[in-house]
Amino acid sequence: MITVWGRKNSVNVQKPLWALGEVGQPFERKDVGGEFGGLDTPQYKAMNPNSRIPTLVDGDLVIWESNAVTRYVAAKYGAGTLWPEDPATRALGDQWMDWVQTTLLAAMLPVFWGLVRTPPEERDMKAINENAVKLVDCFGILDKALAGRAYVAGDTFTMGDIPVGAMCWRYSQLDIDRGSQPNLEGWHARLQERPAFREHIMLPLS
Ligand SMILES: N[C@@H](CCC(=O)N[C@@H](CS)C(=O)NCC(=O)O)C(=O)O
Repeated sequence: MITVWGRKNSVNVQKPLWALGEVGQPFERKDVGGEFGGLDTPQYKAMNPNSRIPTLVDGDLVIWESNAVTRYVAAKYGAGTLWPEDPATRALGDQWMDWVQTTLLAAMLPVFWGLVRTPPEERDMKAINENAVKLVDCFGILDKALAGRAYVAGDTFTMGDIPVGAMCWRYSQLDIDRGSQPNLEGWHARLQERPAFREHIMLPLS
C-alpha cells in the first residue's frame, strides 16, 4: 500500500494525491506538518531529511519533492495517460511542472501567504499588490499557451496539468484582480470536471 505523508491542505501534498486519484491507485495518507507537526522526529527525518511534506512510500521506495513524487506516480501507474509515451508531449508537461517551481511560486507565495495565512492587520499590502501583478502576468503566460489546446501538453490531460492546476485553483480563490484570461478559465473549468481534482484540490484555502 502506498503511503503519502502530509496534511491534505498542503498544495505540495495535493499534487500526488490528485495524481493517485487520477490513476485510481489506493493509498493511505498520514497527517504530518502544519498543526499536526511531526516533521522533526528522527523517524520522519529518516524518510525526509528536509522535514517537509510530502513524502511518498511505495514498498522500498521513499521519495520526496512533490513534482518528483507526482512524476513517479505518473510513470509507474499512469503510463500512456498521465505519463505520455511521446517524449515531446512529456517534455511539455515537464516544462510546466518545472515552471511552477522556478517561476510561478515566487509570485504566488507572497500573495497566498499575505492574503490567506496572515491576519489583515499584519499584511504587507505593498508586497502583496506588487506580487499580485506578477502573479497575474505569470498566469497570462499560461493563458496564451493554452490557446487552441485543451491541456498544457496538448489534447489530453497529463501529469503536466497537475502542479499548475493545483496552483490555479488557489489563484482562482484569491481576492485579486485577475482580469480576463479566457483560455486559462476554460482549462480550469475542464479540470473542475475531474473527480480527483474536486476531491483533493478544491478545498477551502484557509
Ligand atoms: N519543494 C518541496 C517543498 C515542500 C514544502 O515546502 N512543503 C511545505 C508544505 S506545502 C511544508 O513541508 N511545510 C511545513 C509544514 O507543513 O509544517 C516540494 O515541492 O515538495
